[in-house]
Amino acid sequence: MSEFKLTSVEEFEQATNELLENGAKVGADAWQFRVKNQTPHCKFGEQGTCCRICTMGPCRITPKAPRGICGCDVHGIVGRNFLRFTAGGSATHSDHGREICHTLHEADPNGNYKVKDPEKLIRIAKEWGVETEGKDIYDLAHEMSELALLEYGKPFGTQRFLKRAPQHTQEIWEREEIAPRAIDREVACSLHMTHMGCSSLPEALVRQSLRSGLSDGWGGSMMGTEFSDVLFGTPKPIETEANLGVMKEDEVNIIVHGHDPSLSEMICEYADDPEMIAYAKEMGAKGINVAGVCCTSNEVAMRRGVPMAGNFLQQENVVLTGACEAIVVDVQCIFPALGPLSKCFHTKFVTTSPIAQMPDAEYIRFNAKTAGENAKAIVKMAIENFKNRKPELVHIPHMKQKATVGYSFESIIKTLDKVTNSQVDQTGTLMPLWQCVASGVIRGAVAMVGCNNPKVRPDTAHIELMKKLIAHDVIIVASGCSAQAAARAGLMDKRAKDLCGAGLKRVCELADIPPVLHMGSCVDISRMMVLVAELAKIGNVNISQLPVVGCAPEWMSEKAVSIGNYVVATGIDTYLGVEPYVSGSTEVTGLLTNGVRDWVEAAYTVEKDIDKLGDAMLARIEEKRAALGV
Ligand code: MSK
Repeated sequence: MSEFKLTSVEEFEQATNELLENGAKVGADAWQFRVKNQTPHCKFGEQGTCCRICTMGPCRITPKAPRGICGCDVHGIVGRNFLRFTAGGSATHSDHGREICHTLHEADPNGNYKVKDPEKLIRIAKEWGVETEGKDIYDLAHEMSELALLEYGKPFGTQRFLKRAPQHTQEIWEREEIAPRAIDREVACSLHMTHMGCSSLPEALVRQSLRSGLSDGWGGSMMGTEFSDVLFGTPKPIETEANLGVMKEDEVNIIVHGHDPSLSEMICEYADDPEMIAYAKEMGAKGINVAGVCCTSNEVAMRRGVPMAGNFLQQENVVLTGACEAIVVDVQCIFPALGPLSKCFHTKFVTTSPIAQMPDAEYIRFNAKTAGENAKAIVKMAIENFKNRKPELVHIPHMKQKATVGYSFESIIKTLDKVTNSQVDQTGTLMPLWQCVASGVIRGAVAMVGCNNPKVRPDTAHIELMKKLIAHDVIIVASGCSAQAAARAGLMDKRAKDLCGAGLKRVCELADIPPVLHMGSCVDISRMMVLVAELAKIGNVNISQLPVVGCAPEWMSEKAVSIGNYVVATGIDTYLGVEPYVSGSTEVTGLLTNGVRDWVEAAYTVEKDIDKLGDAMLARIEEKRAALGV
């Protein structure tokens, strides 16, 4: 086996620079250039102090003009903007979850989508009090999908999945009136509250931000995760590779990008079809290579071992290799820049969802009923495009790392059973993990999530923080683009155990795991919620007492704010490396970084200095341990 070495951020940058040079040959634009044109950013926007929710304005708050035309002060304006930002993210995740529920409704033993994890479906049905005895699994799937869809608009009650939380957490949500009702209601209510002439009280706006976030994390995102597992299989540890070197010079490269696995699963099916492979060979290629970008990549990597080409700020790089026959996208985090960029090369930019339509794209409308033929048409289009490649423009940086991915909640439990030295017979639980934490072998855990953002040197914060934390015996669970940063650097290679402190290294050896566990895509942060809920129950403590924190060091999207809000509202302190647009209001900032702790036992910390951010997380973990007396 070759010697193990992490790939450095400098090496990432070297590869990117070479690709930008490749792009320069054909006049390609890239985010690196657009950032320069957009800098410096608008101060009113950055501080959240511009109000444009009615046409009397836009009103911008300055010392000379401390109120908008309606009389709203800066705290109301910043609070309303923050709530709208959250609602955007919550709506997006939850609508993704809804699509999955609709796909579940299409499940058919002879159709495009099957029930791949019937046990999980039955488990959720029992949890929801649905009779399962003697029922055909597809009838049950359809019944469950209808019940799940009702969660989006039911007139009364709160979300079904809230019951998964420890009693104490549920009581907090009830007491603070932040237990989410119907998923769509929380988004609609947020837009209503922020309409002209409604709420301008920061406390009310921040409270609804938490509630709207919770309707995502314990509602829409959880629907997405759970029913994706039912349809496509619950992830188990699987080997894959990560970084641009996974693209192949002699094969048809199809890149899947976005979030919804319904499309990418079908593309993978047809890329493996012998008929399609034979066609690719006929067209002069050695085969078909599917690789992923962003969370669609996480979905197919976790379930099929499909390699991960890159994360958010790598999406243009895959086209700049000149070796991408098609970049096929579904929804979210897709640069509209991919259209014009693809035209500089031979790449087909294929949009597939009415939710994400863009100029300069080939639009092949994808839906569950016609999924097979849509996917086949896309794969065929990519194959036929292979001949249009310009060899002089092909440049694939030969850089990739091995990664073990697929750590769903279920597979973490199975994996950790290997570590147990418990005298208590509690196999199939998180007892081994709790024992490792309580004994101090593992000091704590950090949930590393979120995007890239040009405001942070790409991937540096993710990678440097992870290195620092594992060296201090803190295990990492990662999702989204953070997980991909780890994989590309090599932190999901099991040999990365040598970078850990002695305790975590021992656990990695016993359980045969890497120190950074890939838990999936952005919606799969719901897996992390289930994990902390079960850990708190097994340790007989409150979630807020666990030596666990959340961190999004390079976040950029509305979804990330929604996530942050549900993580905090679940009782987990959350650390951000990029400022949300709230610095214009001392009251909103004060609530988010301190005041909400009185409501939900956790709050935000914002720190742009990555080293200090890491120190702050470690200090908080040790503080929690001391309070627990462990
Ligand atoms: S893809 S939301 S850039 S993590 Fe989920 Fe990555 Fe952030 Fe999109």
